[in-house]
Amino acid sequence: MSLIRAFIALEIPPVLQNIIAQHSAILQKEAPHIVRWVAPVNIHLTLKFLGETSAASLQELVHALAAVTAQQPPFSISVGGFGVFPNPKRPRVLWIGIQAPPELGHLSHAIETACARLGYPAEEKPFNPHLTLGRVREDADQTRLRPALQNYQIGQLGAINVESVTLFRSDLRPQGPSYTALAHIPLAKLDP
Ligand code: 3AM
Repeated sequence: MSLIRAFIALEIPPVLQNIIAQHSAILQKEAPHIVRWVAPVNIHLTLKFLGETSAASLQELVHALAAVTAQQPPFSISVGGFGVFPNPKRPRVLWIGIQAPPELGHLSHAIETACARLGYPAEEKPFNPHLTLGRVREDADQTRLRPALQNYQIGQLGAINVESVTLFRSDLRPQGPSYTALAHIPLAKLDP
């Protein structure tokens, strides 16, 4: 049986992808080979990483997700700010921040619960929403990276109007991952 590497995420509007691409390009000049940069078209807000799963399980999951998202009216998230995980002394992940209303936490929790019911392993770390810009290479010379990052600032970039959740397929290739939307699962319709 062939397995599909999959995850659940919120998509970023193209206008925001373009703005993020400009920041990513500036940072890439500072640290080109130290970081594996996420292609701006691939930037998304991950809600749940599912790992390798069968097509049949994914179909079941889409049904379960539809029941969850039908309970959640659309909401808006602000995007802005720049930071690193786990800490500035030893950055591993470079990210753009988000400022979200409680609805995002509720949605994440409800998706996590639905996934757990279907047997997907629970997330060990608390939900910490962010947009990953790049991942520092294991063998990176951190002394070159730190000065480039410590003064870099990103202000408010715009908003994501969340109207659906996307199930993505991820294909890992030597030149970088390729993400394909398998299903768009709409949030509740607002009353007209
Ligand atoms: O967009 P971010 O970086 O938050 O880090 C991966 C990415 O999240 C994460 O799934 C998203 C799409 O690839 N991911 C990849 N492998 C993972 C794993 N084994 C993982 N998350 C948890 N466990």
